[in-house]
Parts: sequence; C-alpha cells; structure tokens
Amino acid sequence: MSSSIEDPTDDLTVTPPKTWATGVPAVTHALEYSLSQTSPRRTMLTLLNINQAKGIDCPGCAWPEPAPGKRHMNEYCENGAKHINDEATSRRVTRDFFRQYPIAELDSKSDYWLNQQGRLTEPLVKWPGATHYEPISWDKAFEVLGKELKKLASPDEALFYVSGRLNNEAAFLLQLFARAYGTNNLPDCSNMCHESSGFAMSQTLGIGKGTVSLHDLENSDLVFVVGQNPGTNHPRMLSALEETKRHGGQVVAVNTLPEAGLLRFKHPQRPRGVIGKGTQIADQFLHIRAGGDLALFQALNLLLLEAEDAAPGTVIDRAFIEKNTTGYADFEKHARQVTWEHIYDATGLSREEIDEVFQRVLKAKSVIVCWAMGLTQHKHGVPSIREVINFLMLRGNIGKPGAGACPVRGHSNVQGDRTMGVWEQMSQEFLDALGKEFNFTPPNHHGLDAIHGIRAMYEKRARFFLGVAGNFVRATPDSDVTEQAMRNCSLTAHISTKLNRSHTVCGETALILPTLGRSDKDFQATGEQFITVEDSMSDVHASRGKLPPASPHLLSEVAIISRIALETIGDKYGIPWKGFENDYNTIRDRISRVVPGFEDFNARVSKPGGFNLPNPANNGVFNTPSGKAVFTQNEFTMPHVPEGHLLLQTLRSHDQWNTIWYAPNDRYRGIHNARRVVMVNPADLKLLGIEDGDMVDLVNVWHDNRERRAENFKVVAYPASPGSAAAYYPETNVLVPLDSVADISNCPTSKGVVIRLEPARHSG
Ligand SMILES: Nc1nc2c(c(=O)[nH]1)N[C@H]1C(S)=C(S)[C@@H](COP(=O)(O)OP(=O)(O)OC[C@H]3O[C@@H](n4cnc5c(=O)[nH]c(N)nc54)[C@H](O)[C@@H]3O)O[C@H]1N2
Ligand SMILES: Nc1nc2c(c(=O)[nH]1)N[C@H]1C(S)=C(S)[C@@H](COP(=O)(O)OP(=O)(O)OC[C@H]3O[C@@H](n4cnc5c(=O)[nH]c(N)nc54)[C@H](O)[C@@H]3O)O[C@H]1N2
Ligand code: SF4
Ligand SMILES: [Mo]
Repeated sequence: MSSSIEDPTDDLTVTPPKTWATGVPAVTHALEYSLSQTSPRRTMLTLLNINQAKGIDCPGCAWPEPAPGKRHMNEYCENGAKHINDEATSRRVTRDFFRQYPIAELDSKSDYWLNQQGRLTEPLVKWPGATHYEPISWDKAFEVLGKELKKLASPDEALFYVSGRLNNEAAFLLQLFARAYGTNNLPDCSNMCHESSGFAMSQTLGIGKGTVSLHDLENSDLVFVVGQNPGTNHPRMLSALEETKRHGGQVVAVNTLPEAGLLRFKHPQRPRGVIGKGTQIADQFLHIRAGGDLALFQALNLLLLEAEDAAPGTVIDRAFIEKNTTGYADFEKHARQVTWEHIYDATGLSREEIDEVFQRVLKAKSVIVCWAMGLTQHKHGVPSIREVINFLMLRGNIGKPGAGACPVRGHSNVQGDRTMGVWEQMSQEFLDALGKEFNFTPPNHHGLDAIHGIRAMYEKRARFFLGVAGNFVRATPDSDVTEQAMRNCSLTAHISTKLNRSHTVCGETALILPTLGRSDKDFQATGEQFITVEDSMSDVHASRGKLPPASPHLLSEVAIISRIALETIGDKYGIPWKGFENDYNTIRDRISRVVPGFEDFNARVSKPGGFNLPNPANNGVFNTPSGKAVFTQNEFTMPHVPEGHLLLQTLRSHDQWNTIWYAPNDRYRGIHNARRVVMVNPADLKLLGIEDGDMVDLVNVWHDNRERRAENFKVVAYPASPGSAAAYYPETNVLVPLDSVADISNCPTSKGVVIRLEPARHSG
C-alpha cells in the first residue's frame, strides 16, 4: 500500500502582507483542513467539545479559557481547530506501511508527508541492523526497554525528554520514574522555549511563572506585546486584547516584523468582526531592531527615573520598592549610565517613538508586558526579561490588578509539566517532598537539559533516549549534530501519536510507542479517566477525550510510563505503578501531597473550570534568597553581526504547529506555496546586491569554523527590521550552532543566528 500523500511542490507566490487577522477566512481555513483529515461528524464532535468545561482542552497553545459561564460556544481559533483535527484525523499508519517503506526512505520524506500519514496504530521496533520497523507486542517492547535501562553503566546515561503536550498525570509519573531509577536527566521543550523567562523571573520575582490573569489583561491600562505573534501563535489572545481596548486600555506592539494580528483583528464570532473593519489592536507599533528590546526597556527605565527627578514622588512607586525589593540603588546607578547613542543604535527607534510610548506608560495606572520567543531565544534573553521586570517594578506593576508579567507559553501543558517536576534542576524542596511521599532519596545532582543532553549523546556519554510527546531531532538546533547524537544511542524510543522525523533518525534499536491523544477516550480498569493541564495563567483544569481511540492497540501515556517503570524498577520503593494506571485519581492524590498549590486536587479539579494556582509574587511573597523581589543591572549587549551578514530569526508560519507543517502557507505574511523562503528588508537586499526572487543558500559560520548551510531559499523582499532576516523553523535549525545559546538559560539562540546569503550552489 503506497501512500497517496504527495509533497506540495514549491511554487511561491507572494501577496502583500495582511493588515488584519482572523475574520471569515480563518473559519474557512480551519474547516477546510479539518475536513481534509476526517468526517464532518468527527469534526463537529471535536469542535463542539474543544475548550468547553467538560470537554477537551485544546491541544494547541497554552492560552487560557474564560471562566466557564463566560465561554463562547465556539471557544477556539482557526489553529486550535486545525491542531485538534490533525490529531482526530481518520488516516491511519498500518503495519503494511512500515513493511513497504525502509526507514531510510521515510527519512527522505518531508515533515509534512510524515505527519499526513495519520495516527500510529500499534507498537513498532527497529532491531539493530534492520532497515525497517516491524510490529512488536507491548509486553516485548517493555521488556526491551527495561533490559536496556538495567544494562546502562549509570542511570545518567539515560535521557527522558518531555514536550509540553504531555498531561500532568503522565508528566508526574515520568519524573517520578526517572528519579526513582536514579537520574534527573529530564530535558524538555521548555529548554528551547521559555527557559529564559523561567530563569529571569525566578531570579527577580522568585517564581518562573506569569503573574497575570485573563481578567487583568482585559482590564489593564496598557499592554505591551513584545516579540510575539499572537495572530498566528495565540489567536484567542486577540479576543482578550480586543476586550482590553473595549475597556479603554491601550496596546503597544514591539516586533521586528509588522505582524498582521498586532495591527487589526476581526473577531470571527461577532457580526461586526466579520463584516466590519475589525478592531485596531496596536495603538503604537515599534518596529524594533532584532535583539534591541533590552535597550528599549532600559530607555523607558531611564526616562522614568528622569521624570521622577523632575517631579519627585510622582512617578516611581517608592512604597512598593521599599517594601518588596532589594538592589534598587545599584540598579538606579547602572540605569542612569545608559546612553542614547546606544539606545538608538540597538533599537533603531527614534526619540519621538520612544517618547510617545513613554507618555503612554506615564498615563497608565496598570501595565502588563507580554512576551514570547522574540525575547527568550536571544543570547541576552535573560537580561532582556530581567529589564522588563525592572520596568514593571519601578511603577509597582507587580501584584496589582491589571498589571504584571505575562510570558505567553507555547504548548498547552508546558507550564504544567514543569510544575509536575519535569526539569533537570528541580529544587531541593521538591525533591525532598517527592522522596518523602515515595520513601526514597531522589538524586540531587542536576541532570542534563536538551543541549547538554545532545552533547552527551554525541560523545556517547548518554546512550538511551525516551521522548514523550514531541519531535526532539527537529525541535533542537544544529540538526546534523543532533541527528548524529541520536544515531549514537543504543536505544531511542518515542511515545507519540503521529509519525515524525524523530522516528526516522534512530539509535541501534528503536521503538515507536503509539498513544492516545487528547481527543481520544481513555478507559482503564476503574473506568473512564480524565487528565489535567495547567495553562499560561496557572489555571488547572480537566480534559476528557470524546472520540473512540484511534486504534484498539493504543495505550495511554500514563499506562506506557507506568509499565516501563514496572519493568525497570519493579516494586522497588513500593511505588504502585499498576494502581496508578488503573485509576488516575490515585496519581492526583500523590500530586496533592508533593506539589504545593495542589491540595485537595481531585475535588477541586472536578469543578467546571478547575482552579487557579496561587502566585506568591502577587501577594508580596518572593521566593528569592533575600525574600524580596530583586532589581537587576543588565549589561547592554547586542549580537555582533559582521558586515555583509544578517541576523536571522527562525520562526513559525501560520500553517504549522512547531516541527510539523500543515500546508506550505503563511497567509498573514502573504507567503503561499513555499516554505524555503527568507524574508529580508529591501534596503538590505540593495546593500547586498541581491534581488527579490533570487535563490540563495543561508550560511552560518561559527567559532568552530564549521560551515552550516541551508540550501535553496527564495528571497522575499519584506519589511523585516533592517539588518535582520526571517525564515521558518525547523528547516533552518541546521544553521543554529549547538553552542549558540542564551547566557544563563542555555536556550538556543533561534532568533539570533548570524548568516550570510550566498548564491544557491545547487539550485534548479
Ligand atoms: N499556530 C501555531 N501556534 C503556536 C505554535 C506553532 O508552531 N503554531 N507554537 C507554540 C509554541 S511551542 C510557542 S513557544 C509559541 C511561540 O509564539 P511566538 O513567540 O509568537 O512564535 P515565533 O513564530 O517564534 O515568533 C516570534 C515573534 O517574535 C518576533 N521577533 C523575533 N525577534 C525579535 C526581537 O529581537 N525583538 C522583538 N521585539 N520581536 C522579535 C518575530 O517577528 C515573531 O513575531 O507559539 C505556540 N503556538
Ligand atoms: N529554530 C527553532 N527551533 C525551535 C523553535 C524556534 O522558534 N526556532 N522553537 C522551540 C520551541 S518554542 C519548542 S516548544 C520546541 C517544540 O518541540 P516539540 O514539542 O518537541 O515538537 P512538536 O513539533 O510540538 O512535536 C510534535 C510531535 O508530538 C507528538 N504528539 C502530538 N500530540 C501528542 C500527544 O498527545 N501525545 C504524545 N505522546 N505525542 C503527541 C506527535 O508525534 C508530533 O509529531 O521547538 C523549539 N525549536
Ligand atoms: S488560542 Fe491556543 S488554546 Fe485557544 S483555541 Fe487557539 S490554539 Fe487552542
Ligand atoms: Mo514553545
């Protein structure tokens, strides 16, 4: 049985970038994709249940839902509909498929093609030296995994990777198993995502999570949206920003690209949104230079200090600072040394633009700063976010209504996975609580994150890789190095719903462990189960699948992890793995005793809408060494870009979910039928002597003098900020050196890759 899916051929057409987001086309596109995957009946079923109080949590992003009584009947966006129906697809990958395609041939296929084959249906193995995957029984698969884990010279030779789609219950069990087995090697997708936010906020506020609620956002006087593209990546955030506007608040967008969703928004569920002009979202758009955000917030902080000098006691919130913070005097001294020359150079903004935004700040009684990958994935991501926190604290914008810090999370449960202990550096308090509950002493040396993990596999210090819910080889940088690292393993295994590149780039033995998705019903020995997730604003709630499982041979993530644990460590420490699999309530009971804020978990999460986790920073409690929030001094840094080079950001198109693309389109940016495009400012093209439409290779050279090249990209003249370029991930991950990481957080610098454009070597 040969697959009927074909890769779309590149046939780029470019239309002017859109100046508004969503409206009718969004609804049409969502339905079109859904119906290409499954029946109208199943599409209806998923769409009626997505994000409803008793329904399925959207498997897309981590944007929160309004309180149960306030939800719309269609509480989802175009992309949420696409994500859920990509999972609910009626297509299936069967054993015949794996018999037909050698792994090498699968590896030559696109990420699109692999995903379009449909849901995985039974466990598969590739034995050492084999060319194909073949079916294997679940029992045998667990035996292989257990044997391999027991064989390792040290538990630290194993890596357990988690992506943010994984639910709380399974995440808690995975970290419990890893630690009971003896390692903290728990790399996760956060390592490549909001890691810089976590570090910056923990250092300054004592908690790595956002401090605002949806209600705060909708009632804020001024909301900054920095380095984030909500129109594509958090579409329902636009409805919230529309509410902010309706309540008289203002929005300032800071971006290197004029993203459509930031400009104007047509609400697809309101008549005037559909036919009218829509709502103007950004009152002011700051077209900043790549990496210039630290300097922008330094400028605003300097202006705040100077305004306070001119009218003492009226600008800075002295009471907040005195009561809650340390480090103010040193911060102030440092902040006054910033020069305007540096600010202009780094931001590319004029004094008028900065003064205009400053006037908005002065008038606002409450300010929120939202941000995403445009801040976190730079070398100076942590200092930039710390400077944002300085900015908020100067006017007491932490812990008051309508104010605060809002790192907008990516995956639907990425925040929850961390809360459950998936992190290679969990605190001693957490490890102690875990050890007390389960009668063992968890290892307390830090484990490997994604980047250190790749290095360890590359150097054969780690040999076992289990990935849960993601696509490690495509999500990580330096693709050639990472692929070699995976191939160096004695065993690679993935708990997945759909086929992806991480299955085709494998260790000596490889396993595919197919699992239930969010939309599938989950029945265990004690009856139907639900799982829980935590969104970007710390709301914890239940999710219940509604569809019959994609295949009768699937096991839930909880079941798979429990059985691997049972096979590997047996009843060591008396952990009731079988009981956990039979009844997820028993997992939640344990969580309620280990994780702060989860007391009485089962009862509270059974209520529609669940519950909100407390954020101590909002109550003046800061879990920092001094017990106070910390003002920081952040060195002014800019990526050094040699002449003739550009700073490349690797970003998402509208029609993709992380490493998987659904169609080769990026509608709002006017890119159609191609993904290998590089967007560059016309003035830069002129300087470089390159024309719109030229075929180029993107070339990075790093300290190791190794050339990293992404071939055959078509140049599109685009209003990217001068000196920068933009191209899609994961095709460009090959260009990001493994060592090119953010200071402190070790997050790959996916938004700051120095490249030059060369005429394509092998075009045509
Ligand atoms: N449809 C869809 N939704 C998604 C995802 C998806 O792949 N598809 N992924 C999910 C995940 S895991 C995540 S983490 C989020 C990511 O959400 P985003 O962070 O919005 O995603 P990116 O596409 O990486 O876009 C980064 C944005 O930052 C801007 N930017 C880049 N560099 C700079 C800079 O130096 N300064 C400023 N001010 N702006 C800059 C870019 O122009 C772009 O608008 O989305 C989540 N939602
Ligand atoms: N260059 C560059 N690299 C980046 C980024 C960037 O902006 N630029 N962004 C980074 C960011 S922010 C992130 S979060 C990472 C994302 O990295 P990952 O989270 O690792 O990647 P995804 O593409 O989300 O993973 C998709 C796979 O998840 C599996 N899956 C989907 N649903 C389920 C489920 O319910 N259960 C299970 N078990 N499996 C499921 C499917 O098999 C699917 O193929 O990429 C990072 N990499
Ligand atoms: S905004 Fe995010 S969570 Fe909400 S429906 Fe869209 S993709 Fe899903
Ligand atoms: Mo992410």
